[in-house]
Amino acid sequence: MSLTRPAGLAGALLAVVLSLTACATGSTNFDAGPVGVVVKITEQDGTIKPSGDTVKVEKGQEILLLVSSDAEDEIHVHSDPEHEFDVKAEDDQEFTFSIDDPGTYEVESHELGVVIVKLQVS
Ligand SMILES: [Cu+2]
Repeated sequence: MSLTRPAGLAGALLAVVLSLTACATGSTNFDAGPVGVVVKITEQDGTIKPSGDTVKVEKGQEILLLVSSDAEDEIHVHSDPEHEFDVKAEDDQEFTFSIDDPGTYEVESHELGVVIVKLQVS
């Protein structure tokens, strides 16, 4: 994938997310940092997307949650140690972390009590 014309950051990141869907095990470059995985999350009117999808990640790989929300929330990553992120009612909030141990870990919306994605780390 190449971007041959100027595009906004959100557009570029969306394109990355779409390419990850097509090739879930691949690594992809994105503007914000080194090779990593971008998970785009949208919370609106009490509904959050994605909803339970599995995302494949390599051990130690940088994971970026790109969150747009119309409400305050907390996102929990149920890894060990846990990661907790305070979400504001804002667009394009960025939270980064990585997980070193193989396994499957839920990323949860604490306010809504639902699983956003499951990170499959190997
Ligand atoms: Cu939690």
